[in-house]
Amino acid sequence: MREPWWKEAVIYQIYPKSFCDSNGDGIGDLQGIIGKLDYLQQLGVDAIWLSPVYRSPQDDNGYDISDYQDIDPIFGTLADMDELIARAGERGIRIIMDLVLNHTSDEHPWFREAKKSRENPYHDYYIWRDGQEGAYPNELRAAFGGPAWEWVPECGQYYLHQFSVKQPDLNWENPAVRQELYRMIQWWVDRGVGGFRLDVADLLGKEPDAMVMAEGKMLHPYIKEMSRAVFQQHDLVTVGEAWSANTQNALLYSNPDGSELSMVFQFEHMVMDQQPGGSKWDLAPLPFVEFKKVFAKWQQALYHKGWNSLFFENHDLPRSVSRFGDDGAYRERSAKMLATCLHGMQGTPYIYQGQEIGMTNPRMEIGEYRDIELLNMYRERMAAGVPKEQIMGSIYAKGRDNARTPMQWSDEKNAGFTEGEPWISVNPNYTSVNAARAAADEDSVYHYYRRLIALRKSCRVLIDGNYEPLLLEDPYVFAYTRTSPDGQILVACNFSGREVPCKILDGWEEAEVLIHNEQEALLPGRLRPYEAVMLKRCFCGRAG
Ligand code: TEU
Ligand code: CA
Repeated sequence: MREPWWKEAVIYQIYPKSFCDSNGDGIGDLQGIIGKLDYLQQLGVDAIWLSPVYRSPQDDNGYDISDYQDIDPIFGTLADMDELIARAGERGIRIIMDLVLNHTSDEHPWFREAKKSRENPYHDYYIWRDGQEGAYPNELRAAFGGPAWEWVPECGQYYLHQFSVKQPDLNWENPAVRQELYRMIQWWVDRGVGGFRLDVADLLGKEPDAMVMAEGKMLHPYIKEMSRAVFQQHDLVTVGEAWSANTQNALLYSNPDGSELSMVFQFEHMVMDQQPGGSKWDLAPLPFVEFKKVFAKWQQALYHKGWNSLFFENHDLPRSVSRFGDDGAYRERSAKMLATCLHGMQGTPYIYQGQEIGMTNPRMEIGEYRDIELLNMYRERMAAGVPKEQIMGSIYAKGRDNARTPMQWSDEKNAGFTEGEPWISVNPNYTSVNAARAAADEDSVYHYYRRLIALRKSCRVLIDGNYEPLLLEDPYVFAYTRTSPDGQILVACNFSGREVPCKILDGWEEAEVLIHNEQEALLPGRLRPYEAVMLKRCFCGRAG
């Protein structure tokens, strides 16, 4: 049987609001994306995951949907969406839609009806609990601050919202809700989309009375039902976002029998540089050895039993070069090092817009930030008396707007993102960090990514080779091999700004250099600051 296409694919994530503005209103849009398809084709990506473009009041930048079957006017029209699917398709690029199935906007017609009365036919589309105003059903907190319950006087009940008050949770226990959602998904498949990213997939089976939100008892049965109803009927890629994923439940989500999804976004490696028991805002240095062990664990646990997604960035996370590399003197070299480290592993790599040119975290004034999560945290911590410098330090390191500043296309006004006033400030380093400059420089991060993506197409062992970690206890070097019957790859990456010993390179002197982020030849048994290399040796001609 042929392996599914998405095992060899590289997926590019677009955050539409910040990608490219075609009409000067300061907000990225679908025509802006269409205008950049050549750029993405040259990069070599197989699919685009689009963060939500559905009709939405934009309380959480589109993750609050008021109509699943229409495009928000700030992004364009359904005709633009059809055009994007067609134009991308001509270039062999599939479009992956973001499915937000855990909640809708409070402005969705279902919720407008639901809150009118307990007898309303849509009431049971959401999750309600009796109570008295001021006496919450339980202690559940919302991810964006405050209680997870909101009082509605019209029906004298609370509704559940795990995110903002404008994002009421859908009641998945109601079969009518599930059927409506499956019909909607099928409608998008019929329009030609190539797959779906499922927002907070692990929360769909929530049991709010038991305070169990992720991995509820009905979660996997629901995902299986949805998969049978739509996904399995078509050749799609599906990826679930699951902050609670571990190497056990990932075997369910990404079971090769296709009963659930293609793969899952797990975040174990993304929550290590924070204080134990704290939140992401409570900063701690990255425990590098543990970090490597987490990757080794995932790579080994899912081998032949599931499928990994590989990512260092997305629209909720800071820029990886600022977080795990060096966004100063070694910006380009460390961006390439991180790319080498990730793209050598088994799984489907995801590139977040701007990562391919090594975009960095900005440092802005509080008034320039836009993200609801970040602003709510700022208000809460200011009110609690936390020093402003400390709060700003958390924002610089972890705020979601780090990844949401406009894509840097050129050194022209507003980085070439818009002719108008951008909805969020442009990172001032756009004069040197931009796509035009990167495209013109064969030695850029962009061309390095292009070569890495091409390698994935030509080098089978990258797809199916077995992962073996090396130097697990080394405090600076991230190294591993991938081995298949016909060849072996060695990846060695220096995560530090100093030159370090790397003995494992001994014996690989004759190997083919697949990619190397440094012009000069490798030093024997040493790695320069942020140096990374991927070497290959062939087993051809060997006995057995
Ligand atoms: O994110 C899920 C989620 O749990 C986030 O709140 C995450 O914990 C946080 O951003 C990390 O700091 C998804 C989307 O990716 C995010 O953009 C949405 O805001 C959220 O769901 C609600 O739909
Ligand atoms: Ca626009």
